[in-house]
Amino acid sequence: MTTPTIKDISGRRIIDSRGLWTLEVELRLSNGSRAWASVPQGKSVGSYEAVCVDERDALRALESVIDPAVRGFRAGDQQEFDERLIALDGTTRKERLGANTTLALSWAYARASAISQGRHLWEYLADLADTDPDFPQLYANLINGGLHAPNDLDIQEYLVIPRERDPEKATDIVLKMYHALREVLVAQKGACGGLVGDEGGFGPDFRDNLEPLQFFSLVAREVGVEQSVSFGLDIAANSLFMEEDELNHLIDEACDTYPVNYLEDPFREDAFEAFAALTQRRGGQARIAGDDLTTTNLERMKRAHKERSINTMIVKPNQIGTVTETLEAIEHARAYGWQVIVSHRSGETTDDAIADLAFAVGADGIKLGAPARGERTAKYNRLLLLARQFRKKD
Ligand code: 2PG
Ligand code: MG
Repeated sequence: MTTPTIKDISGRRIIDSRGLWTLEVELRLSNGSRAWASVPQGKSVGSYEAVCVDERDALRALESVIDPAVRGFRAGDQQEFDERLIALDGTTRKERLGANTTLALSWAYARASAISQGRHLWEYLADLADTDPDFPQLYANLINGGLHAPNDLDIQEYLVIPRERDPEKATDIVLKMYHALREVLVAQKGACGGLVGDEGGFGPDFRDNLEPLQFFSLVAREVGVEQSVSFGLDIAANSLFMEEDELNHLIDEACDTYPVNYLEDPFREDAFEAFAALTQRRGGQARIAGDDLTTTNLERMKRAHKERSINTMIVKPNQIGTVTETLEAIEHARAYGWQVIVSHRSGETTDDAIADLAFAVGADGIKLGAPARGERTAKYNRLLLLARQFRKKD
């Protein structure tokens, strides 16, 4: 059987979950297989992330630079395909073509290749990465603050983390918490209690930055999942004007009062030392995760490893711009002994590739927002489907 090749690619503008234009790419192979992919965009964007270009520039780059260079390229050679995109771009941060352009294409190529081999995307990815698929823990962002909601919370994300890994059981716990939380928040804070922020979590005003955790505890008790969940915070400190002392104080209070065992971006993006001190102090019990600190970038990761800044890393494919580089970052994070959490962005599309990615590499976690709004539920539902596909295979 001859290997199919790329027949053509095309791009179009679509809108993301925040009503902003983003990019969708379709790729067709010579054997008729076709696949699409669209890319998310962040609001709390780290300075060291690869650059996303305006989607109109992305479309121009697709047509004039990329299409002529990849037509006729064989399917199924992800690494060489991505290396071609990286070479075509020629910059360290994808400034020329845009990480949004290269990533959309890289995912579309991965999907089309998987289809033409008669495999699921997760099977194709697990084969590429040489990993054992496993279900990640869900990191469900049920209360939104910071840049993600127009309320008075400084902290960006309040996460509920079921211990259970089975997607159906874990989702069930998240749903129970979500509905009970809505009821309590509406009862106590009025109609605003039920309104949601960028990632589908509730976003009313609170008394202070820790009150949401009090509600989590209350609700977890109420629905009987107290022993089945822990809590996490994405402080997203880069968007805050808080001193390190103040942040440390807030973290200590949160961890000493509530079952909080996950802390993402507790300090600003260049505070490697402050991260290291916290990892030293609390890393035995809590996952201290880099997001803006590490930006899925090997150079940043090397430094974080050298300085022992973290024990967990957020992986966002659009921080780096290709599937191959994302898998490489995951491999390095593992070699450093870090936990790996694959993450969505605040501005999402219904593309569910990150669910396949998290499962394929057996990630420790997946951060996917609240179980509400189509762009978030797409990822939950994909994991539920993967659970079925996987069970059937066994
Ligand atoms: C984060 C993300 C996703 P954004 O900070 O982890 O939750 O937010 O996409 O706005 O960077
Ligand atoms: Mg973050």
